[in-house]
Amino acid sequence: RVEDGQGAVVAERQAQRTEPPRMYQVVLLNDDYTPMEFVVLVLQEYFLRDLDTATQIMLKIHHEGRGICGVYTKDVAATKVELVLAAARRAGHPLQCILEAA
Ligand code: NFA
Repeated sequence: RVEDGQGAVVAERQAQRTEPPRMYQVVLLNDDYTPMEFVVLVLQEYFLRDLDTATQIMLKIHHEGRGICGVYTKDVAATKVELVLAAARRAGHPLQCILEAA
């Protein structure tokens, strides 16, 4: 903080500014066994994608081996990874989901 010359205390813009949080991408990995329909449902349910976008992301993962589902703060990203892995295991699918610094 610093005086402005009339006695008022003003914030020092840079020093006082809150840094934006580090962001993390949630990535789904391709495998040979998880049904395409399950991946589309996961993208709709946990990453709030509409059917068309979910289908596009699923196909990208299928063809390229991996794909970004969304970018979030660390806690949100980690929770999504856990929820997706739990849903996949519950359904008996080997789908893998990881978190990466964006
Ligand atoms: N490759 C899977 C299949 O052919 C579909 C899939 C897509 C799995 C994206 C995982 C991620 N059934």
